[in-house]
Amino acid sequence: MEGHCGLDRENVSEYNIEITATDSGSPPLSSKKIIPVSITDVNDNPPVFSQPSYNVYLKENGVPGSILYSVSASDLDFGENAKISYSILDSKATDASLFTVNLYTGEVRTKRAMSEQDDSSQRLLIEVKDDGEPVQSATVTVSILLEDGLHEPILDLRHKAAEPSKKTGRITLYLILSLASVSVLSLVTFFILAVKCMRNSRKYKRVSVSLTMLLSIPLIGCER
Ligand SMILES: [Ca+2]
Ligand SMILES: [Ca+2]
Repeated sequence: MEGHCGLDRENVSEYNIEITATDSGSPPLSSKKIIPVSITDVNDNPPVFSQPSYNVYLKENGVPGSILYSVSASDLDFGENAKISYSILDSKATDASLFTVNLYTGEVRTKRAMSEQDDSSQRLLIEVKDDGEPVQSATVTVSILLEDGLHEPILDLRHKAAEPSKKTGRITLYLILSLASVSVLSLVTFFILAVKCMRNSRKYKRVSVSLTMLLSIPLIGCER
């Protein structure tokens, strides 16, 4: 059966249809026949990778040709519609000369030894396609970090993201300490200036009193 709405081989792949034939005699006679029906598949599902993305850490001294990782995908369809194959999209790879993927198993292998010239972070885009008509496909990103003596240790790369927050914390602490120092310095300066002003004020009062006393002496004498 083909082209009937509501039929989905991925949900129900077989039906048993019971057909009854009845004559118009008296009494009516009938017989039944059960006809098994298989639903043929159409390619209505793309392959799906087991993960939305893959992160791989490549150890040092890796032997060229060794398996780095295996990506895997599945397809809900049947037969050719579910027969899948993998390939690397060279134009989307950091360095397409470094890696290869097995057409049928999804095993990612190194093609050659690493050198200092190779980037420590590599990215691959792997495509999986079924063999149906029309072809359905999907892609997944594989991020590869080279963990060898030629490059910065991978641990440092992982911690790099956390470094800015530590630096920000230190800068904040320095700013707080600077502000606190400026505040203390301002208070001390204010206190010293206040003490000086008070002393000057007392001296002025004493001089004023002395002058008043001196001016009052002759006047007292004149009165006499
Ligand atoms: Ca299907
Ligand atoms: Ca399919």
